[in-house]
Amino acid sequence: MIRKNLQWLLYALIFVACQPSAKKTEGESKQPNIVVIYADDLGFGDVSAYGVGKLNTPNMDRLANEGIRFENGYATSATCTPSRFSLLTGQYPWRNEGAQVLPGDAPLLIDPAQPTLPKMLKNAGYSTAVIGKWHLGLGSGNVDWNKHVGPGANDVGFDYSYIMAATNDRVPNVYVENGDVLGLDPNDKLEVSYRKNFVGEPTGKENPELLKMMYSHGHDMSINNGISRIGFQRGGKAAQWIDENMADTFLVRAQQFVKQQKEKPFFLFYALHQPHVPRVPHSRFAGTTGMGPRGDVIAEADWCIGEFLQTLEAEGLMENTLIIFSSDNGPVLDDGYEDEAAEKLGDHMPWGPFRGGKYSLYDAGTHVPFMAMWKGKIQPGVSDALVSQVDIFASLAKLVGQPLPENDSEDVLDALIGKSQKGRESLVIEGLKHKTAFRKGDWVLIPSYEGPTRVPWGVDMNTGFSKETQLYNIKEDKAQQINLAGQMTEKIKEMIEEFESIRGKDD
Ligand code: NG6
Ligand code: CA
Repeated sequence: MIRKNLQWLLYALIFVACQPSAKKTEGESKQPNIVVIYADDLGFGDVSAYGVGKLNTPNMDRLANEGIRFENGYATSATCTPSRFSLLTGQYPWRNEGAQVLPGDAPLLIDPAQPTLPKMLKNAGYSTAVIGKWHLGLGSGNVDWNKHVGPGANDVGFDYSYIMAATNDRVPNVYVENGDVLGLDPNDKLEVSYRKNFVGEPTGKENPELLKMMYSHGHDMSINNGISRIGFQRGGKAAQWIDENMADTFLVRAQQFVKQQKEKPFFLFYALHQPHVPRVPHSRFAGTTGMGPRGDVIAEADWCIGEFLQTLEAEGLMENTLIIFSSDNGPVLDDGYEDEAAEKLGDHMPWGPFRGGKYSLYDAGTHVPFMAMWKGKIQPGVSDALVSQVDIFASLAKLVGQPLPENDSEDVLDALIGKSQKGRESLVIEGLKHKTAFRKGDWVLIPSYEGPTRVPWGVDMNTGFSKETQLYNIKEDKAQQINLAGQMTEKIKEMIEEFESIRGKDD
């Protein structure tokens, strides 16, 4: 009898010993929480930690100063959808023809069979969420917004999703939680069209008297909250968002998600909507920067980050959470509304020392703020390592002990956590229409491209396209003013060869 009891005791001891310890001390844990905070159209120079602009962003600066501030951090593309596609799949966007700025009724861009960053983290035991801007399509065409909308974020690896379908300037202007439009009145069905208006519905073009912010180009279709958008919508009034409250809405959900995660490590993709147009800050921030709505929504985004960090602190999670902060593409001033972004800019330089901005193959299109903070694990510092958002997938796979993806994503974990100054050797950069440039070391090659040199829809922004081949030394000539292509034919030949081996022959 005693022997049998002892045997049971032994089994029980072995069982307990084999269980993962319920409460690891923070230093020991192999599975830190991971948060990617992703701004929309925020420029390198918009973050005061980079020391080139005039805005004050104390909370973004905290991430930079208490973590690693990357001087050579890149989005994969100069627009939103392609960059987000890469971040989540580890694939360059030009590998997927459809990875271009999507309308709000576009089908899901990521194949649910494809490996993704959130799926990989789920395999590692993480609980995953996306809160904020999506812009990667939902459903499989002809979406009925009054029914469950799928496939969507929850089918590509997110356990929880609270998103806007596309952008804050595109219909539908509603929040979608786990595939369901929130707050819909069943008696007021929501209809969406990108082809034609619904009979009798006002538009910005025909009813400018209803607008509180005038459009400058495009954005003259359906009106919600006194702002006309891209695309047409009818009904669903109770569900339509109020732009001024959007920052608080996403923040509260992000905080709630974090607070609920007691059991598993979590991955949160907190996709801020600022400073994308329409720029409509909460009244708490309106007028606070003297730079008009663009400055004010950046102040608002900065505050959101501060509040979010405080929640991590209050929950005792700071030491066990890796936070990566970046932006989906470079900055733009007039992106379709008269919001005085250019007029009130003063000496501020959203693009930092670089040339171009959003939409551009020049550096500021993709050379964005990039930083990683992990209290107690990452020694604060500045890094020159070349890193791209496409590398986050492989680097995090390495961190959590999952197989590395076999795609464009490179494991730069050591650079990300400040153990090494070595990032990737080279990088393909995408501008408009899947046109690409190639950075290798300090050199940037922009092959010759036909096409408009200015962004065609009225934004005074350089596309970077030129009939001439362009070659710049980005370290010596950050503003890409001195084209060395004529002098450095050997360098060009070498770079084109390598570029084409990755990219194929560009059209
Ligand atoms: C452009 C819009 C611009 C913005 C952009 C997408 C016009 C004239 N311009 O087509 O306002 O919405 O698409 O921005 O409609 S992104 O950051 O989501 O890529
Ligand atoms: Ca963007």
